[in-house]
Amino acid sequence: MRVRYSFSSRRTGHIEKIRKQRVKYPQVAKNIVDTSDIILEVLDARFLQETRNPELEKEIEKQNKKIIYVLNKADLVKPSRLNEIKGTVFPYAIVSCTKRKGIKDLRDLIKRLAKTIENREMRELRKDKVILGEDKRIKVGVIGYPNAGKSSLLNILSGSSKAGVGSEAGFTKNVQKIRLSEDIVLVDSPGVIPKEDYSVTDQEKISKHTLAGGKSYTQVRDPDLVVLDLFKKHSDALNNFYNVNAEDSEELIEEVGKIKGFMKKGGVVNEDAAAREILRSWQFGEIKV
Ligand SMILES: Nc1nc2c(ncn2[C@@H]2O[C@H](COP(=O)(O)OP(=O)(O)OP(=O)(O)O)[C@@H](O)[C@H]2O)c(=O)[nH]1
Ligand SMILES: [Mg+2]
Repeated sequence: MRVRYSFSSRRTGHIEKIRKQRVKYPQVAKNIVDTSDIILEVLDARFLQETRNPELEKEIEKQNKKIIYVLNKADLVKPSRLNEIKGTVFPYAIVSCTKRKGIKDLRDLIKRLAKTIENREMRELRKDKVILGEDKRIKVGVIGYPNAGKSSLLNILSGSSKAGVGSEAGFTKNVQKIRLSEDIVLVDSPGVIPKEDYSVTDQEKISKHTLAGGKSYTQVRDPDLVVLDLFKKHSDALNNFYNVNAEDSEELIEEVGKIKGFMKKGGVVNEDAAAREILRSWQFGEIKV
């Protein structure tokens, strides 16, 4: 039997999702840091700083764990911009999961770091070809912003498709382990928005995490306000993409509505639909910066 959700149960579902994002997932991510030897912080190369999690980075430093900054979605950023940003974090790997670029370098970097962690006892065991027990394997935890590409990265690194991938933020809900090699295991985790960025009322923060992919274009309440913030930063990229010459975000929404045929009765542009369409293209990585 098909279950029809009433508005109130949908609303409860939404609140439950927020509760998980705010309360449960940060704890899961902290646990990943606690139990991993190496942590891959997956960042969106378009928003390197915005998708970093300073709180978790501090924790990694405090616990003296190794970190690798993975600048993913490099296919969406011009090489000249990549050159500018990559010097801000270390050690880093530049990758594109969709184009399968930079993966070998990252795998090598992980293996190199793993060797520095391995203790003598483990080296002896390996020499004797003893299969390492579950607890002896080096654990590589993957943390990062929702939708940054953590699960995609895990699949590519491990050559499997065990980690579920979705275009909407909040796809991964559990911790998953995947084998990278005989003695290295990768651990996937749900995406986490840094605490200080989380708000359901502050438009600047809502824009920021919508543009960084942490909130879906389908769910954001005022898509036009997010497009306003996007236009402030990337008017050229937007105008180029739609082949228009808009001077402000309202004009852009109007133009896109006409191009895509999002019209209401009387030939008026459906601004909500047009603004969401812009955010969809942005979140799906169709617009290059
Ligand atoms: N253009 C581009 N898109 C990518 C890349 N890597 C992942 N994606 C896309 O980004 C979206 C999110 O990917 P996931 O791997 O599910 O991201 P995640 O970080 O695991 O997301 P959550 O589990 O929701 O936190 C999917 O639509 C992927 O296809 C990349 O290198 N380039
Ligand atoms: Mg995931």
